[in-house]
Amino acid sequence: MTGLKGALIGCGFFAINQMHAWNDVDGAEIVAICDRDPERLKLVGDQFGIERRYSDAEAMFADGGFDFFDIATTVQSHRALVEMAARNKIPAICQKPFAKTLADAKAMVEACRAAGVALMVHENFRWQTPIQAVRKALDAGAIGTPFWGRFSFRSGYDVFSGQPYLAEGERFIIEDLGIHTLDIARYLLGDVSSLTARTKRVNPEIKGEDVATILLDHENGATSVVDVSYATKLPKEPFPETLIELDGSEGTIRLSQGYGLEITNGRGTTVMDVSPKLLSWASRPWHNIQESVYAIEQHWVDQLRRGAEHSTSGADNLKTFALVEAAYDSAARGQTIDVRAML
Ligand code: NAD
Ligand code: 89V
Repeated sequence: MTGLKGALIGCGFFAINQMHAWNDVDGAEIVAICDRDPERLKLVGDQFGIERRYSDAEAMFADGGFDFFDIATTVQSHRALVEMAARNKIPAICQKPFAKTLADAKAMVEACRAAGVALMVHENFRWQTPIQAVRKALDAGAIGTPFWGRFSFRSGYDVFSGQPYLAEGERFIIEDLGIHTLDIARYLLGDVSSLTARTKRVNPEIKGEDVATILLDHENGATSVVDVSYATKLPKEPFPETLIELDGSEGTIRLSQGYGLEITNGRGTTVMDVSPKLLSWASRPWHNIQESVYAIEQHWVDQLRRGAEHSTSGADNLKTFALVEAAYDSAARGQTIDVRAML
C-alpha cells in the first residue's frame, strides 16, 4: 500500500522531534513544510531533505498533494489552521494545548466533524512506555478496582531555555505540562466529574504559575491528585518523568523515578524496568517524550488507515482541555468546579 503524504506546519523546537519520528513511522512521510520564519524553514527543510517549503499555509493548501496536516505551531494559530484543514477536507493533527479556550476547542472539533475529517490532538504523554505499562497492568486487573491515585511531575529543569515563550504567558504549568498529567489521570482512572485546584508562582522571572495541586473526582468514584511543579529542586532531577501511585481493591501500583514499576497484590510484589527505548535520533532525558512522539504518529497512521477513532481524538481531548480550564477557574475562585457542566 502506498504511504500517506503529510504536510507539517511550525518548524520550531518540538517539530524536530516530530520530523525525526515521521522518518521512522511505517506508512507515512512528510512531503511539504511551512513556517513563517525563513530561518526555521531552511533549517528543517535542509536537515530533513524537504524540497517543498512554504511561508504561508494557504499557499501550501492551494498546491495540495498531501493527505494529512501536522500542526506543530504554538496555540495562537491552532484554531485557524485546524479550520483550514477542515475547509480543505484534510485530516489534521494538532499539537497541545489544543486551543486558547474550550469554546475554540469545541468549534474545532465541530468543524472537522462537519467536514468528515479525522482530528487528533498530539497529546503524546499517554503513549509513553511507562504509562502504557501502567495501563496494561490496570487492564489485566492486577490491582482490582483502583480507588485512589497520584500523578506527579515535580522538577527544577530549565524548560525555558528550549521554550522561552513558556516564561511569558499569563498561564504556564497547567496549560503546558499539567495538561499532559491531567490526560494521564483521565487515561488511567477515567473521566472526571469535578475538580479543585490551587496554584502558585515561585519563580519570580516568569509570568504564570509554576506549581499546581489538583484534586480530581473521577466519574467512577475514584479520587486522585495531580501535582505539578517546575520549582522543585531534587537531589536527582526527574525531568521528564511522571511518577504514579495507584491503590486498588486488590493491590497497589507504584511507578517511581528511574522507570521502575512495582505491582503488589495477593501474589506478592513484581518489579519491572519500564524504561523507554532510546531511539537512534533521541537524547536523554527527552527520550521518553521522543519515543511517545513516534508512538502517537504511528497510531495516527494506523487508525487513519482503519478509519477508526484516535485515542486522543479532538472529541476525547475536549475532556482533558476542560480540566485545564476548570483548574484555572477553581484556583481563581477557590471553588470546586463541575466539569461535566462544561462539556
Ligand atoms: P516554537 O515557537 O519553537 O515553534 C513554533 C514554530 O511555528 C515557529 O518556528 C513559528 O515561526 C511557527 N509558526 C507559528 N505560527 C505560524 C503560522 N501561523 N504559520 C507558519 N508558521 C508559524 O514552539 P515549540 O516549542 O516547537 O512548540 C510548538 C507546539 O508544540 C506548542 O503548542 C507546544 O505546547 C507544543 N509542544 C508539545 C510537546 C509535547 O510533548 N507534546 C513538547 C513541546 C512543545
Ligand atoms: O510537553 C510540553 O509541552 C513541553 C514540556 C514537556 C517540556 O513541558 O513543554
